[in-house]
Amino acid sequence: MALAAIHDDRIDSMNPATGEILGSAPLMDADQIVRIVRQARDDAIPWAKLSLAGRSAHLLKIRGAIVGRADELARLVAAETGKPLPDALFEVFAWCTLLTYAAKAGPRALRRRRISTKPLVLKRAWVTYEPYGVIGVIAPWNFPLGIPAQVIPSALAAGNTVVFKPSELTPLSGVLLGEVINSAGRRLVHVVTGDGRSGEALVRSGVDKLEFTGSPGTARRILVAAADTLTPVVLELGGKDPMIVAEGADVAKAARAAVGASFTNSGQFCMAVERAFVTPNAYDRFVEQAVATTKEIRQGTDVQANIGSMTRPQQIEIIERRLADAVSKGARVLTGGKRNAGLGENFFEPTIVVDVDPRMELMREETFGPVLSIMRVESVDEAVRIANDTDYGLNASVFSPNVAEARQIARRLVAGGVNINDAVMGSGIPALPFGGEKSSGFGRLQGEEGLREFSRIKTITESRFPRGPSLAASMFTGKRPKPEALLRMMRLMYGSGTKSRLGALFGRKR
Ligand code: TXE
Repeated sequence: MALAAIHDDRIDSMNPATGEILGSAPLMDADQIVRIVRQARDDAIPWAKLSLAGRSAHLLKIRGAIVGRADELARLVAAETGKPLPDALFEVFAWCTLLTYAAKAGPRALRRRRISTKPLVLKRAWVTYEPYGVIGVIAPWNFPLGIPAQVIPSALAAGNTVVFKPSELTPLSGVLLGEVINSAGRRLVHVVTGDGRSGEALVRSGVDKLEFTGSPGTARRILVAAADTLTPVVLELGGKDPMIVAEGADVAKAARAAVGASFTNSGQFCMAVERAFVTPNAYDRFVEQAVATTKEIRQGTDVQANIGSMTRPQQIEIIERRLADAVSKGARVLTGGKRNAGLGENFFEPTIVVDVDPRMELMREETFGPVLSIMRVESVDEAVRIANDTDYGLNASVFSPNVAEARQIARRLVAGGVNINDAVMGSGIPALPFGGEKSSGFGRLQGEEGLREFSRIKTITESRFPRGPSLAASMFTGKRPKPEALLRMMRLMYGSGTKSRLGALFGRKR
């Protein structure tokens, strides 16, 4: 089954579980996108003038509009992605949670901050957080609402308007999202639809900052385009997330968490656990439990299903290639490993693979499908070494009954976030910054860091005594300070030990 059909002037959106055409959205060109960005810039002027409290009140109105149309939003997401309705509703929930956080935390995180002016004590100083203007947001297809929820509430709270480009696989969800947000009474989000060409046009359109979630390959193209205008970019690019199961861990719990975090959204989840590293005493029970839990997973499109179809049909080709390569090198598929033909060609069965090796592509590249690879390791040290030996560094999880050991492992893992005795749930805490290391991207979404990510940081200094002397005038014009006096001042302020400081005060050379 092909994915959404791209025509000269429009994209037809398709339900990947059924093949049904759901509707179409325009394929926008660069001129249209530049015009839309100009409108967004005009819309940003009154919005930026509103107080932080005024913006918060409006964000809560947007939340009300979203709750009012939650069912409609979720049904469209479920249809465009092939995921079960409860999963689509979780995405609407994410909007509620993140809007609430931005409304509450925005005024605190973005108000001007008084800063100590030492050593220039004759000054007062502040840091202020000002809107950029227009933020471009380019999103993928795996969470058509959940991913922009990590970006748009913060960008709006910071006083910007947004031009949002949903994926060509889920354009209708993006259009509906923009409509619902703007129905709260202000036009704050413009939606541009199209494919990668429209995405590149948005990068080049003059937006003040750009946030992109997607693959490292597309991120590289975006950085090249952004280099022409020196447009700042925030990148969230997926992962190859490890789980480490230490001696004495609750193996059944760890295995169930690994299965849940690996297969949710059919594994099309940047924080999916793709690799589990299990110590010898836990290994056999972990594998047994993981296989048993996987066999309980219900696949389909009904509301009781745990997972639905793949959203992007090409993902299946990636999964099949990686599995074939791993099997040819000695890996064993314990369950799954093939399409679920009874449900349709875009359904792939949840799959457990063992006897894997860190050199296999399956263990190195993001699979973005329902495949959990389990590797037996001799020690936690070995697990940490292999876990860190990838290009990615988004998220990780550690299971150990020994909290001190678990925290120490967490410190050694190269990742933007680590979950101890659970998996993936850190991203559900809106006050926690979210982002990755290495090829998983840079910049942070959510939390105070996310709010400030979409703010221009400006500093203001002011003389405490407006009629007092200008430091710039007295230091750099007229009579220059004597080098000896400067050296003495340096010793007095920063010399080591009281003796040296007093010596400076009373004029001794050392
Ligand atoms: O993403 P792309 P794709 C990973 C996952 C998957 C792979 C490919 O491993 O297998 O990416 O998915 C827009 N300038 N993730 O190809 O290409 C495009 O229109 C500007 C990780 O679907 O990165 C869409 O809106 N924009 C992940 C968006 O980029 C361009 C989520 C994402 O597309 C563009 C999804 C260009 N030159 C996939 N080309 C995560 N981090 O969670 C395309 N786009």
